[in-house]
Amino acid sequence: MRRAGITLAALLLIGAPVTVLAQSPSSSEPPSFEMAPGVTAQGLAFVGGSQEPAIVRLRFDPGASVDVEGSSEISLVTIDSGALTVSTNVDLTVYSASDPAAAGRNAPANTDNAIQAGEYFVVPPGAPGHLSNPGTAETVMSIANLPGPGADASASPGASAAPEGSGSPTGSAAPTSASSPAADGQQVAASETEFAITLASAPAGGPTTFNVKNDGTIDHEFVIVRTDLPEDQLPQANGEVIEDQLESLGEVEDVAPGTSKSFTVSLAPGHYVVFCNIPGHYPAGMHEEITVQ
Ligand SMILES: [Cu+2]
Repeated sequence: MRRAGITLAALLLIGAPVTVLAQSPSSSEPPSFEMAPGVTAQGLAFVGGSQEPAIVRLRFDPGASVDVEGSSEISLVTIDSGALTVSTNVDLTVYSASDPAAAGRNAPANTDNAIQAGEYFVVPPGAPGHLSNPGTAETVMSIANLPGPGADASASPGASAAPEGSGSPTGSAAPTSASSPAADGQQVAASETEFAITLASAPAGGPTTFNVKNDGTIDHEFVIVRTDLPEDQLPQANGEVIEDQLESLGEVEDVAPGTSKSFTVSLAPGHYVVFCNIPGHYPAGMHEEITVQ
């Protein structure tokens, strides 16, 4: 798929497996994820129908740390409480909300920089970082992601700002078919959860309709590529499979929890891999292979 931007926020930029910590009983409250031991993240705002949050809040237990890979977006990082140690590969300018008249101070590249509550800074696209909580109290930080240069403008205009997942779990997921539904081909049910894909039957080849059901608690997608690579060794960057380097046959995106989408492809004999390409989901295990004889 053509994803406009990988959000630093999307947390999922980390290559590490992500596990769902909790799902709020309120369906309007996005679930929290554990990015690393002692570091949790929660999407606070979604725009443009994107399944990647525009604003993310991270919470660090004392001593906890996490590595994040570079994002294609510009990130405004604010320390809400506690303190944070930040190291990245570019110089940062740190501003203070409590002293708006003051000039920003420089936080040099490749150095552990202490950032305090009330301070904020901007991270340019592509800058990876190491974030840690040096203190003895929880650190809370918020990240707002803005499209970086070259971002796909179609990702955001005109959309409602309703958080995904807060809508009705039924009905609204119209099939986005890559080809016309084949009444006569094989129907293959696929279940997606955090973070696995399970196929109910093995495709035999020919016209094949994948009925993709999201049995999880967050959005997923379902992509099928033809490749000889093992299912867990597709080319990756920033927690995503680099689809441009693969032969993609089709996909469905934005499959909300509790909903289904379907699409039909024609499968010639060969080896295929299906996966979810929301950042972090593939490396966390959302892939399955198909061999058509
Ligand atoms: Cu997924």
